[in-house]
Amino acid sequence: MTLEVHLDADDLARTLRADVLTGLTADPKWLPPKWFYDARGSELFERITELPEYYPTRSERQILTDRADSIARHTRARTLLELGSGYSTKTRLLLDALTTAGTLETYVPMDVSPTALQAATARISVDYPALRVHNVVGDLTRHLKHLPGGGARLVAFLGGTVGNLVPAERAAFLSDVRAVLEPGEHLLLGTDLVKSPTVVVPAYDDAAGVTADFNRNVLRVMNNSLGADFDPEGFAHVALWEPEQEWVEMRLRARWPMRVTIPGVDLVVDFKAGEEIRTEVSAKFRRDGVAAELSDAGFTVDHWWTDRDDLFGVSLARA
Ligand code: AVJ
Repeated sequence: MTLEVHLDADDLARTLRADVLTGLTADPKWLPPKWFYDARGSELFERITELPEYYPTRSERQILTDRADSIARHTRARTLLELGSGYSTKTRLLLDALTTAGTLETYVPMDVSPTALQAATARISVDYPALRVHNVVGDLTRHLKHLPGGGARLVAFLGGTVGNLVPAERAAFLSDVRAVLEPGEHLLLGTDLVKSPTVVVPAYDDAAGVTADFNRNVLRVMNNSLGADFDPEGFAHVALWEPEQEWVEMRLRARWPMRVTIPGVDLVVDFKAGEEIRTEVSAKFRRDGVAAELSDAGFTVDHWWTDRDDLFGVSLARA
């Protein structure tokens, strides 16, 4: 097992500082969602995937269970590159199918969270002794060009994480993925689908409060890494559906007026009661929209699959 680090602690600290400075001095305030995922945040996300309200993981797993063999036969991939791999739980379905097909040699998971990555791939190395596992700690919007090549690669970007990018970022990202691939290589893309807000919103505002805790984790990350003095309990978790953009937004709403000091960026931030920080957008897609975005990025869509309840879609596209 090998490890390649494009985001070391210094790098992470530097990008966090830049994002916090930009986002918390903006009006309205915002923070990029990647800062949820320290060790605790990655673990909280794993708990989210097991919540009764959080359908995306189960729906996508059902699709992959049904289609993994088709994916393996269609791509005959020698290398599986997984972006935002986290704990790699659904990946095993692809690893099994590609191993059965007899083509797979190398698994390259890339994630911003070194802890999730190490924990996941230590176990994968044990369970797939013939597989070369090459871990990449990196940011999927900045370090794609470091992914090893080439020929017979399958890039998997699952979970609907592409929805955390706003449309302009998404277009740039998909073009970047296309640019690192050679003609005939593949992208497997998971996208959560547009559906009733009565189903979507509870998935981001669960009864047990795990998502609320996950959302507030970004405040703890700033406390730990930048010496900030956020009181996480001073912020209410908000999840709302934006019908215009067809995305869910998560926000943190100040329950009372607050002054927060963030020594790591030399910043004092004032919150009025009710003022919000936007911490995540999670876009939901329609089949035609996904196809158009993939085609604009230079991909040809070979397959589109959904689960039995049409909650989630998986595209298999060819460069
Ligand atoms: C990991 C990005 C797919 O957007 O649904 C879960 C993250 N945020 N609950 C998503 C998340 C709130 C999740 N992704």
